[in-house]
Order: sequence, then C-alpha cells, then structure tokens
Amino acid sequence: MSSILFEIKNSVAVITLNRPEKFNAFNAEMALLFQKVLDDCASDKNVRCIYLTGNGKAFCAGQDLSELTKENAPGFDKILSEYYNPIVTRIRNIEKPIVCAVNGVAAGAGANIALCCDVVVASSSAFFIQAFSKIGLIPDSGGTFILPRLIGFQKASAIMMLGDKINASDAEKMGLIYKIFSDETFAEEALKIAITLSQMPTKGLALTKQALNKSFNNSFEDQLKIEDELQFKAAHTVDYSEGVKAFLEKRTPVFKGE
Ligand code: LHQ
Repeated sequence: MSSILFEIKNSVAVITLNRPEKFNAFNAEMALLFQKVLDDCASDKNVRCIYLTGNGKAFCAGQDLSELTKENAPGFDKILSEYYNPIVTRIRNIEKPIVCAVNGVAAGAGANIALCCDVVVASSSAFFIQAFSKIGLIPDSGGTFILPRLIGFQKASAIMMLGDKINASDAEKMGLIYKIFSDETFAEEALKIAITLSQMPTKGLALTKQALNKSFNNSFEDQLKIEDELQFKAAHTVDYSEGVKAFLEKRTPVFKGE
C-alpha cells in the first residue's frame, strides 16, 4: 500500500497521508513521494484545489523517529534540505489553494506542514503539538517562521518551548487554524471548502497567495507595489472577465481557472 494516496475528484486533488500505524509519520520514501504528488498537482490543469488529510486516527506525527536510528539513516542536513524544506516550499509556492483537513493529531513537522497550507481546518478532537522540544530539537518545516506570524511571538515561543498539546478549539481561538468542525461532519465540511475553492478563479487565488507570501517581509509601500503588479495580472485573466460579466448579467459566474 502506498504511503500517499492520491486521487482527483472533479477538480480537487485529494492527497491522503497513509501510514496509519505510524500515525502517518514521514519516512524518506513518503517525503519524496509527497513532493512528487505536489508537483503532479502543480502541472495538472484539471487540478484547481488540493485537499490534504491523513488516514486513520492521526493527521501526521512528523518525522518517523524509528527511521532515525536505523543503519544508513539519512543525516539531519539531508532530512531538512531534501525532505521537509522542499515540501513546505512547494506548499507555499504552488499556484493552487491547499486545504489542510487535520483529522487527528498533527505533531512536529506534521503540525508545521499543516500550518503552511492556505486554509487549515480541524476535527474537534484533533490537536497540534510542537513536539520538537520534547526530544531536544528545534521547530522546523517553517514553524519558527509561520507560528509567530499566525499567533504572535509570545504564544508561539511558549508553545514551541513547552510542547503543549493545543486542542482544536484553542487552535481556532488563537488563530492557528481557520475553523473546526465536529468529528461527525468534519470530512464532509472540509471537502466542501475544497470544492468551493476548486470552482473559483484559480489564477486570482494563486495571485492572492503570492501577495500573502510576500507580505511577510515587505514594507507597506512595497506591498502596495506588489498588489499593483499582481492585480494587473488578475485583471487579464479570463475568470476576471467572466466574474464582472456574470455580475452585470445577474447570473452565477462559471470560472474556468484561466
Ligand atoms: C510514531 C511517531 C513518530 C514513529 C507516533 N515516529 N512512530 C526534522 C529534523 C530531523 C530529524 C527529526 O525530525 C524532524 C522533523 C520532526 O517532525 S521532529 C518531531 C517528530 N515527532 C515527534 O516527536 C512526535 C512523536 N509522537 C508523539 O509525541 C505521540 O505519538 C503523539 C503526540 C503524536 C500521539 O500520541 P498518542 O495519541 O498517545 O499516540 P502514541 O504515542 O501511542 O502513538 C501511536 C503509534 O504511532 C505508536 O505506535 P505503537 O506501535 O506503539 O502503537 C507510536 O510509536 C507511533 N508514532 N508518532 N513520530
């Protein structure tokens, strides 16, 4: 059985982390396959939204710790530069929205991969844990970048150092994630968000993502210049023309992602 399940349903690519007996922890093979699947989504015109989730009880427990002590285990330099950094870089740069449906525990790199996605929702029994400090490591996979920006310096610092379990409800309240849904309705509600995004103007959403990526480091003035540049691109898409035309004709727009 593959460590990543992948299927395209209408215009949504559903990616499921699939090592349930290991709480979907990453080994090398899974990390490389995940990158390949993200590349396939990037190049496939039929994919207009990506939906990422985990199989079984957990979303993802980060690095498979049992792999680290094996003979020929990859070195730490390789683990970050070849596995996790390329994953989170792809997630931020892919020109399509990614909905992360956190179905259970998200720990270590598993938590930070989730938090890099564009829309993060969780089932009410899920929780997030910056597990790194418990084993003497530092948060990676973009955690030290994204966490203080999501929830502020103080809370980020405390949860990274203490390695607290943050339940889904607190994660929502502190702005770590977008929304929670009850365990019963979670999968359906999360997929609904992905379906909605897959019918929206894909290029406009990709440009929004680019603007947000740049906002992290820019001054207000520089960000206004970026908005200018990206809005110009958005205004030259087929979907923009359709959006305005449909509004004036008082009908529902049909966006094609072009
Ligand atoms: C696991 C794991 C796991 C293997 C649960 N590995 N089996 C970057 C730089 C370089 C190297 C290091 O890594 C990184 C990135 C990172 O992600 S570092 C952080 C790695 N992750 C962790 O430290 C989390 C370790 N796991 C846990 O703390 C707990 O398992 C959590 C909080 C995720 C879940 O707790 P419980 O609900 O109590 O479940 P459990 O502990 O009983 O785990 C269930 C099974 O999953 C169990 O297997 P078993 O055969 O005993 O039933 C665990 O061994 C296995 N598992 N996480 N990361």
